[in-house]
Formats: sequence, C-alpha cells, structure tokens
Amino acid sequence: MVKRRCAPWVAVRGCTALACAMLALLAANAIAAPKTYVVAIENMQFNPPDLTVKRGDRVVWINKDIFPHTATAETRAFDSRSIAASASWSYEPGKAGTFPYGCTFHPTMHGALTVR
Ligand SMILES: [Cu+2]
Repeated sequence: MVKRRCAPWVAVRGCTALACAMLALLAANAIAAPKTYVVAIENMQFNPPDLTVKRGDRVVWINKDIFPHTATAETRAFDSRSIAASASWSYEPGKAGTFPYGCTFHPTMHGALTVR
C-alpha cells in the first residue's frame, strides 16, 4: 500500500488517501484559478502600462477612446489588431516572459505584459 503524505493540519491518525486527495484538489483549485485583468486604453495610454499575470490568466484590453487602437507585442507574440472605440479584446497568455507591446497606430503608446 502506498503511503501518502498529508497536510499537517489534518489529524495525523485520521488521514486517509481520500482526505489527502480532496485537500490537494482544493489547494490546486485555489492556486490555479485563472484571473481576469483589465487594461484600459484611454487618452492614448495603456493603464496600467505594466501588468504581471500568470499563464492561463485572461487579460482584457478595453478601448475607452473614440478611435481604434491595437495591443501588439513587439515580438508579435500577441496582436489584437484594431480594437474599435468602446470595444475590447481579450488574450490568455500561454508562454512565460516579458512582452513589451504597443499600438501599431500610435507609436508613442507603450506597455509591457509579464507572464509568469
Ligand atoms: Cu493607438
């Protein structure tokens, strides 16, 4: 029979494989639950300009200006293409790294997405 390690807060003598498995599942869910982050595009700026997320999280760029913008990684790791006024674009990064990005329409606009 395989012995399993159990979390210390579980009564040592009462620890069963099932209890351990359930705890592990709960812990995994708590850690892995993806989050959604919003980057507002407003007044020709990305806000926040720098954002750090985890792989599998969702990032939503919302264009609050009255003209289109893009969120385009310098490496082209992601590219929203044109985001119309009042529209949004979402992206779920799958690769870790730091991705400087900008708007292809407005070269003064810069941001950075870091994925862990
Ligand atoms: Cu722009």
